Amino acid sequence: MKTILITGAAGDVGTHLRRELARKYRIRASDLRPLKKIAQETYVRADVSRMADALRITKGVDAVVHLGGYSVEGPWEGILSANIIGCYNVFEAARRNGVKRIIFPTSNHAVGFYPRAQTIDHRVYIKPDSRYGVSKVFGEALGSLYADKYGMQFLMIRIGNVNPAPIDKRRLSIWISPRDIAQLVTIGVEHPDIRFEIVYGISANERAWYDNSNAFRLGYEPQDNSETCAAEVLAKEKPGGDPIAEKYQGGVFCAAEEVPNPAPLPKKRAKGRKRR
Ligand code: 15L
Repeated sequence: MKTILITGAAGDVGTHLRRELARKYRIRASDLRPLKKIAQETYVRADVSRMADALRITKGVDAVVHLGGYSVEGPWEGILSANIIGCYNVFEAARRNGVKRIIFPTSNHAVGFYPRAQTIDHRVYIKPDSRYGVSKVFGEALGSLYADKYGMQFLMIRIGNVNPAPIDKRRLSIWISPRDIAQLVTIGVEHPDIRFEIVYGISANERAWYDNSNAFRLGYEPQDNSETCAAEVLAKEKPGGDPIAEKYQGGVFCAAEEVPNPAPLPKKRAKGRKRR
């Protein structure tokens, strides 16, 4: 059985993945926050903005699913430390430890400034809608460098929104169910021919803004479709809203300076403890 490291394992997506993948892989779950165990798994507390922690948690694993970091738009300081330095540390630590496979859940916000009227595929130019989106583009670029320069293998999943059910009109287009995201991560761990691939992390939604042919080429067969919930979701939708948010795929990220952060910022370092 392969061992996979999931960083940011205590968050929503991490928790869904741990539940879905528990029988398939030996899971090493890491997070800054305490974690409620839901299956046979090993918990390791780590702050990936510290290289020493990143080196410790990536040792001896077959693949890394790097979810850790700030998951919404927020202040630059937090994005820089958690998403940019954290991402660099995890990819670089994996390289130093000889781990070849990385699955990087990037985000729809790497391309959020494409209008909803346009269907985009994995080859479009980046159009981040936030500092958070820029940090995801950084991860995509770093993965591309590490694939070309060091022969590592990356599946970049531009996730829409992982939830048991779609929660609003925008999410009808970008929703992905827990079992479908687990299927994509499994492709990332197992597919023999991955070098550097970008796919969209969405279910088989009729209202999708993405041409996900690259995921289908790699064998993705989504089981769910947001349309089954559309009537219920649309009945609850309030009319109006910010015209910028309504126009673009990234929604409120295109207009807001901050979106409430479900994950706390890393705690202040104790005096005298140096970053390595
Ligand atoms: C994301 O990238 C976030 O991580 C998630 O919290 C949602 O906000 C999602 O995008 C979304 O666009 O709904």
